[in-house]
Amino acid sequence: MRLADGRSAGLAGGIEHVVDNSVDYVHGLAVCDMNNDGELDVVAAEMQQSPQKRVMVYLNKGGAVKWECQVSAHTGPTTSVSPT
Ligand SMILES: [Ca+2]
Repeated sequence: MRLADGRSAGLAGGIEHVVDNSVDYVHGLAVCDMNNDGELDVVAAEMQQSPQKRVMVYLNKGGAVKWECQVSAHTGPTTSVSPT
């Protein structure tokens, strides 16, 4: 899973931030500040086709360079992930 920095149009030419190379079949994705520290975090869920079927919160540990993954479930999403 990779994110662009938003400093240019589209992914081409932007700075790419690798969040996690082990993610498969992402079904839902949201970007929001989950722990209220001012850094945008990522919530993602892998589809049932993924062998791991994880629902994950990636806490941005600073500048979108270092991420801490917290797996909240191994069941895959039952609905899409969206911020409230
Ligand atoms: Ca945060």
